[in-house]
Order: sequence, then structure tokens, then C-alpha cells
Amino acid sequence: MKDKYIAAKERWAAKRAGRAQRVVRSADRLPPGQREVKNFPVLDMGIQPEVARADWRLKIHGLVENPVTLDWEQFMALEQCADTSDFHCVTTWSQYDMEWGGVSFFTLTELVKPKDEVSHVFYKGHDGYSTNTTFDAVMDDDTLIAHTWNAAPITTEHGGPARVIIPKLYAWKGAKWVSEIIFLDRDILGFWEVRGYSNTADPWTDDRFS
Ligand SMILES: Nc1nc2c(c(=O)[nH]1)N[C@H]1C(S)=C(S)[C@@H](COP(=O)(O)O)O[C@H]1N2
Ligand SMILES: [Mo]
Repeated sequence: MKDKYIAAKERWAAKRAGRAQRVVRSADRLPPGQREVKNFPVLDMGIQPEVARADWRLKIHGLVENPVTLDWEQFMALEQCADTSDFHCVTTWSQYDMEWGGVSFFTLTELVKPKDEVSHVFYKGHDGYSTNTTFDAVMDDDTLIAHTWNAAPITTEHGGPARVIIPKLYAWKGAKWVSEIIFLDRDILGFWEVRGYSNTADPWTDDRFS
């Protein structure tokens, strides 16, 4: 864990210094089976919860030294970051160069301090949605809890006030209207993962269904 943490910190330092390189997984920017779109489709379970910033809370807990429940003011007081990434939805659309602003996962882990045994992360949304990833997947330098998209607050339909963005995985791994982030020493499958979607969700290997 210590080594992983140091490696993540180094990636962050490089990013802040403007030295981070975008990871190129393929000569073709478009993953297999995807098509580029210029619009931003909306995908949900038929519920778009309206969460007022005054009522918004993000609970971060599980195997951590310092569990927290952040309100909006506390969340916005954390170090803010920006990242531009491509967005790949399993329903075959991709949009390039989405500009996200928010709080990086790295900053959140500095706050809650995950324990050595943490291997996975589970996410919940206010609409009852859930999803899961490995801990490694979110310790990358391009993952964040975003509150702005292309310089404007994220709209309700796209998961505002805040949503998870994990650019290297299919978009269902990023919980909109995120309400809880739980650090675990085992994997627990989320909403789509128990319904036959791939657990690993790597767009570059066409890893859609399990
Ligand atoms: N809370 C929540 N998060 C969610 C979903 C959802 O239904 N509820 N859908 C997922 C899916 S399948 C995708 S493709 C993306 C879509 O994000 P968008 O609606 O902003 O395009 O959000 C993901 N996160
Ligand atoms: Mo999706």
C-alpha cells in the first residue's frame, strides 16, 4: 500500500507540474466498437434525484483511518483539480475531451487514509445505483469526483451536484449523484455488474459483458 501511495503521489506531482502524459492505449483513439458523438446522451434508471447543495452529503467510509461525511462547503474547500479526458459509454458512444473539474480521488484518500488491506471501492448514488472498482483503478491521476463539466456545474441529468469520473473504464463505473464511497478489502458487485456487465469494464479490450 505504501508503494502504491507513493506512486500515486508522484503521478499527482507530475500532473500538477504539467508533466503528465496522457496514456495511449491504442494508435486509434476510439476504442473497439465505439463511435464518436458530439452530444452528451443521458443514461439512468428512470430516476434523476434533485439534490440541493444545502442537503448534499458525501459519506466516505469503510476500511479507512478517518471516515468523513462531507457537506458541500467542506467538499468545495478541498484542493480542486481539472482534468480533460475521453468518455466511453458501453452503449457504444464516446465523447472526446470532456473537461471535468472537482476533487481528485488522490485528495480524498489523503483525507480519509485507506488502510493497508484496501483492494476495492464501492460507490452508491442517490437514485439507488451502485458500482464497484479496484482501488488501483481510482488511484490513477485522471479520476475525480466532478462538480463541473466543460466549465459549468454538472446538470441534474448528468449526475450533479457531483459524480464520479473514471475515464479509463466504461462510464457505468462512474456513479452519478454520488452519495457514498466505501473502501473495502474485497470486491462487491454493483447494480450492472450483478446484471451481466463486465466487472473490469476496460473499453480498450471491448470488455463489456461478463
Ligand atoms: N447514480 C447513477 N450513476 C450512473 C448511472 C445511473 O443510472 N445512476 N448510469 C451509468 C451509466 S450506464 C452511464 S453510461 C453513465 C452515463 O452518464 P451520463 O448520463 O452523464 O451520460 O452514468 C453511469 N452512472
Ligand atoms: Mo452506460
